[in-house]
Formats: sequence, structure tokens, C-alpha cells
Amino acid sequence: QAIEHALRAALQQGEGLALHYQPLFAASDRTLVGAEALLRWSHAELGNVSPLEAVMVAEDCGLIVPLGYWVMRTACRDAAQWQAGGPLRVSVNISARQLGDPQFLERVMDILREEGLPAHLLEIELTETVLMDNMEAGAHTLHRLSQLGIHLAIDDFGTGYSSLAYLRQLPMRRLKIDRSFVKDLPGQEHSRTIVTAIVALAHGLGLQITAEGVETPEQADYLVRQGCDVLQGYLFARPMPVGEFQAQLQEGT
Ligand code: G
Ligand code: G
Ligand code: MN
Ligand code: NA
Repeated sequence: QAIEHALRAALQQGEGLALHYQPLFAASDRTLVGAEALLRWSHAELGNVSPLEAVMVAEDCGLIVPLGYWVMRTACRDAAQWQAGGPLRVSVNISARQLGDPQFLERVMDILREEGLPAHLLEIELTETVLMDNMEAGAHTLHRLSQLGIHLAIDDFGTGYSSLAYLRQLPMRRLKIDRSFVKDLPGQEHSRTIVTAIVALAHGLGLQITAEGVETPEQADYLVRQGCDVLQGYLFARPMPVGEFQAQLQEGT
């Protein structure tokens, strides 16, 4: 109750909500190719509320749609500022209810136009669960989003309730290998087997692969040798406030 009230107030006043950005690097030459937007919420009494909890509360009390659009607009607005040194894509996580919103497509296109971000510089990350919960209605929306140039990625791959059918049926461009499979690389044989299989599956279907949760040089080397396309993890950079991300961009150019 208190947390619902606080979230409502935060959305109305735009206070306490922020996005942090975690850089994404090309496996081939380690150049910066984009950043994932991650929600942060800090409240005077509640302290820092984890994004998982904030999203769960928002789903329960009907605030996920406005919260999701706040995230989408803020990420697109920020990313529109990053383009001076070459194209950088921003990745935005969405939840099941958001994809189920009949206005979703229209609202996203409005946001891109109003914020001046080309569609191909937005990537939407969906978990397997989000896809399964929206198979019927969601498929149409996803095809339209893809036709309009937005990139679609499957997040946390391998951890959800997955049917491989959607990989074939939906216009996904990218698969993100969940960090639980990266954690024990390269030592653990089961993790190696799973990663090798996921990479073969994804590349066979024409999808690019991002490896998440890369924390050691040995993990990075292994993932690059396996053919992963993009690397994300604390080894390279942690999620950081937008100002810090932009400062690093300026240093780099
Ligand atoms: O940033 P952190 O590792 O604490 O994120 C924890 C989880 O919260 C991740 O699974 C991430 O996908 C999810 N998350 C972060 N930001 C958002 C958001 O804006 N929308 C949704 N739906 N999930 C988010
Ligand atoms: O579920 P999703 O992939 O959207 O979650 C991204 C989350 O993973 C972010 O909250 C981010 O803080 C976290 N994360 C990013 N890189 C690493 C890493 O190298 N190790 C760990 N343990 N978590 C990471
Ligand atoms: Mn994600
Ligand atoms: Na993930």
C-alpha cells in the first residue's frame, strides 16, 4: 500500500526514478555498441527499491503501463543525445502487461518521433515469460515493431518457460544468454555445453547473441571463441547514471 502510493507519487512528480545504463561491447573489437537501460528507484523512506520489486508492484497496482512509458521515453530521450560519435543502440526491458497494452505500438512510435530517435536504435528486451504470456496478441505487435525497424531481443534466455517455437515464429534479432550460464564458465562442463548449444541454435536461426554477466577475462575469451557477438558485464562496465555514461562517451570521442 505504502509502496503503491509512493510509486504513484514518483511517477506524477518524476521524482526518485532514474535510469542507469550498462554499456554493451562488440565481441570482435570491444567497441561500444550500445547500452541497456535499467530502472532505479530511490525513495526517502523506502530506500532503494529494486527494479524487480518496483516492476512487480507496478504490475499489481496497474502502474506498469505509465512506468513503462516513463522508462521508454527517458531511454529514447537519453539515447538521442548519444549519437554524435556514431550510432549507439539503447536496450529497454519491458514486462508482460506492457506488451499486452493495445496502445503499445502507437505509443512507442510516438515516443521515437517526439524524442528524435531512429527506430533501429531502439532494442526491446523481452523475457521468455513475457513472450509466452502474450503469444497471441503479442505476436502481431512484435511483427509490427520489427517491420518498423525496432530490434527485438529475448532476455535471460534459458531461464524461463521456453518453447523454441517462438524463436522461429517471432521476428527476434537477438538472444541474450542469461548470466547464470556464464557464471561458471569456462571451468564447468555443463555450462560450456549449454552455451555452445545456445550459440549454435541462435546463429542457426540468424540471431545475434549477447552474453550477460561477464565478470572475468576467461569468461570473455571463452564467449568470444564460441562466437558471441556482444558482451555485457561487470568486467567491462557496471550500470551507471546517465551523466557518467555520457561523460565516458565524450572522453571516448
Ligand atoms: O539492474 P538490475 O540487475 O538490478 O535489474 C534487475 C532486474 O530488473 C533485471 O532482470 C532487469 O531486467 C529488470 N529491470 C530493470 N529495469 C527494468 C525496466 O525498466 N523494466 C522492466 N520490465 N524490468 C526492468
Ligand atoms: O535481467 P536483465 O538481463 O535485464 O538484468 C540485467 C541485470 O544484470 C542488471 O540489473 C545488472 O545490474 C546485472 N548485471 C549486469 N552485469 C552483471 C555482471 O557482470 N554480474 C552480475 N552478477 N550482474 C550483472
Ligand atoms: Mn535485460
Ligand atoms: Na538478462
